Formats: sequence, structure tokens, C-alpha cells
Amino acid sequence: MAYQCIIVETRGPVGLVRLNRPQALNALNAQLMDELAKAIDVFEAEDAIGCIVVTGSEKAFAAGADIKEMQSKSYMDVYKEDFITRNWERVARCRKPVIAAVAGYALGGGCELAMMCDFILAGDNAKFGQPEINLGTIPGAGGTQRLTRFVGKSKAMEMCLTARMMDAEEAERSGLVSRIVPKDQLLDEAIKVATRISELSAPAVMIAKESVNRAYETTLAEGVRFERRIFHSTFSMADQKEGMQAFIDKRKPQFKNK
Ligand code: DAK
Repeated sequence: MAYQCIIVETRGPVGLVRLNRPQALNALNAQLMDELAKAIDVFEAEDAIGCIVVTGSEKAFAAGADIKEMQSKSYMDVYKEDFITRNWERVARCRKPVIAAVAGYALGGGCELAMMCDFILAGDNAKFGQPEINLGTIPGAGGTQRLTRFVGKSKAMEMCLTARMMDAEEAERSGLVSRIVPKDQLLDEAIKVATRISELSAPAVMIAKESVNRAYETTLAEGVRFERRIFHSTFSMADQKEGMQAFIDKRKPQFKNK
């Protein structure tokens, strides 16, 4: 597929998607989201890809859903076409790990897209926000829900009610991002981390991801039970035998992804 709103590359075992609508600060229109979903489909199906990185430019990860595209839509339009919902959750449903490398603005849908990824590496100029209230609307792709789970009610509420942006330092302090990286090193660092993940046992990585995500969706007791069962299941894997044997032999494991 020829992409027009994103640039898709591979870097060894890493699938890289760059959001690429510089004239609109990577505003997320329907075409971009369709293309992103397609790129995720392709990388997820490709055995040689172990991890995916989604990034934008140094100025903007994405400044939100495309306001010019949605401004004139009626309630019936957005309801009947299930407005952008059909392709927005694709990243969150990806079973392989997805890292958001965020420099510059991650606003509205941009912040929501970053939060759908498994973790966020932030450039030191990153700015996160849910400014939809300025437009007379509210977040529509999980902003009021995921942001609250990341940073707690007080900060999420202030951001959603006032459109205040969070800088990279505050985002790290609040648990929204895993780490801050100088913006000119952000992509290299994201590729490095993604490559490291790709060298591990792919099923173990998928299982770990599934188990962490379960923490968002269940009680602690149920989550711990789920973790125990899925931990037990890793003992059926050749990679668990190899990983532990390699430790005992003081050598690097040779994972076979099974
Ligand atoms: N949409 C469309 N165009 C945008 C845009 C956006 N979100 N953000 C920026 N642009 C465009 C600007 O219109 C401008 O275009 P021209 O005027 O040059 O043609 C160009 O990008 C450069 O922007 P600025 O001139 O404004 O640049 P500045 O550096 O001065 O300001 C800024 C940067 C990021 C502070 C500013 O552009 C800004 O405030 N942008 C809007 C941020 C915003 O309000 N974002 C939230 C959008 S609402 C859903 C899924 C998602 C959503 C809803 C539902 N479902 C699954 C149901 C999400 C909704 C949203 O994200």
C-alpha cells in the first residue's frame, strides 16, 4: 500500500511508523488513521518484526484529531459512520509491543494515541494535553479514561477542564511517560529499546504485555490470579527452558519464539 500521511520503514526487527502531515502538525485525519491501522496490520503479521515504534516530528507527535475535517459533521454523521472509532483502537489492539516516541505536541487525539501505545518515551520538548474543552467538546478516544489512570484524577481533571498542557518533566513525574530523552536522540533511543525487546522471546513479550494490560481492566485479586496462570503457561515454552538454561550456562539465550 502506498502511504500518504505516514512514512513506514523497518529498522532491523523494528517496524517504524512516522506520522507525516507536517503542514497540519500531524493532525490525525481519517486517512492517516486508516494508514496507521494498515501499517500495524502489516507489522503484526510479519514474523521478522518484534516491536513497533510510532513517532511524529520534532515539533509534533500529533496536535490532535483533524479539527478541519470534523468541524462541520453532524451528530448523525459521526454516529452513523462511527466517526473514526473504527480505526482508532487498532494500536491498542496490537499484540506486539508498540512504543510511542513523542517529541513536541501530543494533544487531544495525539495524546490519546500515545496513551494507546504500550509506553511513551518523551523528548525533552514534549507537551501533552487534552485541549478539546477549548473547542467546546471533550476527549473522544479515551482521554478522560486513560489519562486518569496514568496521572490520577486531580491532574487529569485539571487538564481536561482547563486544557493545561503538561511538559515532559511533569509527565515523567506523573507516570505518563516512562522516560525523557533529549529530543535529538529520541528516535535512536526508541529504536534501541525496540530492538532490545525484539531480541527477547516474542511469546514471552506478548504474554508480559497482556498481563500488564490486565491490570487496567480488573481487580488486583483477579489480576494476580491471571498473572499466575499465564506465568505457569510460560513453562510450556521452549524459550523458558532456553532462557533459564542459558542463565545457568552463563551464555546468551537463543530464543526460538516458541
Ligand atoms: N487539526 C487540524 N489542523 C491543525 C490542528 C488540528 N488538531 N492542529 C494544528 N493544525 C494546523 C493549523 O491549523 C495550522 O494550519 P495552517 O493555518 O497553517 O493551514 C498548522 O497546523 C500549524 O498550526 P499553528 O499555526 O496553530 O501552530 P502553532 O505552533 O502556532 O500552535 C498548537 C501549535 C498545537 C498549539 C496549535 O496548532 C493548536 O492548538 N492546535 C490544536 C490542538 C487541539 O485543539 N487539539 C485537539 C483536537 S480535538 C475520537 C478520536 C479522537 C478525537 C475525538 C474522537 N473518536 C475515536 C471518536 C480527538 C479529538 C481531538 O483531538
